[in-house]
Formats: sequence, structure tokens, C-alpha cells
Amino acid sequence: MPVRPPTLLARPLVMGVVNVTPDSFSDGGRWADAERAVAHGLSLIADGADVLDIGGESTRPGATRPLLAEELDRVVPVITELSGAGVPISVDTMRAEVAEAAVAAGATIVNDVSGGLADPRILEVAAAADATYVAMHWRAHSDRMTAFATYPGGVVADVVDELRVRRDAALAAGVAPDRLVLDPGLGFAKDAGHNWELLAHLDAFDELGQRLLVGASRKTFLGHLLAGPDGLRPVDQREHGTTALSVLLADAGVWCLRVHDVRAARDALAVWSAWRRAAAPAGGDA
Ligand code: PMM
Repeated sequence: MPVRPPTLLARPLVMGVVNVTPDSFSDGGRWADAERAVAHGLSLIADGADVLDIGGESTRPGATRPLLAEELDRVVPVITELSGAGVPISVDTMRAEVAEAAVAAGATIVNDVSGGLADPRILEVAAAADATYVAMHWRAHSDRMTAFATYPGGVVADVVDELRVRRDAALAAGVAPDRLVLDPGLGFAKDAGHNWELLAHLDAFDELGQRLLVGASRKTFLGHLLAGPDGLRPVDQREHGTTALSVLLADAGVWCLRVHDVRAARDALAVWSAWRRAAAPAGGDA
């Protein structure tokens, strides 16, 4: 199966992030949060997002998990409304129950940062719904994942090996090969050096035969790279670094970019595509 965009005209899809979590939105009741989330999602679509990733659990390092009912309450109304408006939806969840409710509400992608490890039944849910399933590399929940950032075989080889196991589990549960997407999981039980090594060796994932999704947007390793005398570059000032990465990820053949600033990603991809078209042999687009 081709894991690179098949033609010169293809660009990676852009997945806009909508985190319906208390730390992403200021205070207010549940509906106020949902209303803001929907409005934010629609603005990302207007900016050119191909799909929205709706999440109700913060996975930042150290985060504790919401209750199942809380997660359902956060994401289902937002998915129902956006999907009713015709927006393609991905649900960012590790829970089978949430994935089930999300696909019933209209989601067509199940984005599972645990790759089926947190709740193995999620694989059957994705398979039964014929949803696209994103299996990310993951080792432990966010409150303790930093203790798992060791890769004796080298981070690239170890992550490829562990994702192969997740791929096989998803296929065994009935996820169709052309519905399965893999993700190296930047920042999840990985330090900055690990992330850079993975980014520089994305071709090592070709052997797994699946499309790749990468979420690099605003992550801490960019904060380290761009740190100044006052310390880490704040999260809202990592956009230029993220945009540079979007171009490099497109060049590396990544299928989908998960980003917060959709307009910046689409602009970067427009530049990348124009360059490639201009460089293509006359008449050819393959
Ligand atoms: N990163 C976050 C959340 N969900 N999903 C996938 N597939 N890949 C990622 O890298 C990923 C993800 C954490 O980032 P956020 O806090 O900005 O949402």
C-alpha cells in the first residue's frame, strides 16, 4: 500500500484540534463549553481544516483522566452538532464507550493515542463502525508516561516494533488495512531528542505499510528548541516552528497533520505544493 501521497498534487490532510477540556477553555457550564467548541471548530473549517479532532481528555504530561461520563458529556454534543453541519469528525479518545458514542454521533475517525492499549475493545468498535482508526505509539497514561521514556533498541526501532504490534492487533480485531493509520506519538513517553530522531527517520515507518498521521503542533520539544533567556518558549508562541515542521512533514510523505492553527498549516502546504508543481517535469504529475 502506498504510504506516500500518490501524486505531486496531493498534500497532507489537515486535522484541526478542538480540545473540549476545562484547561483549554475558560470557565462556564457544559453548554457554554460546547458552544465555544463548536464555534472554534467551524472557524477551523473556514480556515481550511479537512477534518476536526474532538477530544475530551487532556493528555498533556502529568494530566489526570476525566471520568467516563465527563468525557462523554464533553465530546458528544460537540460531535453531534458539527457532524450535523456536515463537518468530517475524528474523536480523540482512548475509551471504547466514547468511541462508540462518537461514531453514533457522526464521527468517522477514531483517534486513539493509546493504539488500543488503554481499552482494547476500542479496536472492535472502530472495526464494527468501519471507521478510520489512528493507532498512536503510547506506553502509559500521561500522569506517569515520562518514567517510560527509555528506548534500549533506539527510539526509532523500538517505536516501529511497538507500532507493528499495535497494527497487528488492530488488523486482528477487524480494522481494514486501508482504514488503519499509524502515528509515532511525539511527546508521549518521549523527550525532545526522541522526537527529533523520530521526525528525521519517518521513512523507517514505511515498512509497516500504513499511512502516517503526525501531531507536532506546539509541543514541548519546540518550546525547548526555541527557548530564550526566560526559559521555554510559551505554548502560544510556537506557531512558526510548527509551520516549518508542517512543510518538512509534507515533504516526508505524511498523510495527515494534526495542528491547532489550521490557516498557518494550509498556507505552508500551499507554498509547498506550488514549489513541487513548479519543479515537476512538464505535463507530469506522478
Ligand atoms: N497529541 C495530542 C493529542 N492527541 N493524537 C494523535 N494521533 N497524535 C498526537 O500527537 C496527539 C494526539 C496532544 O496534543 P494536544 O494537547 O495539543 O491536543
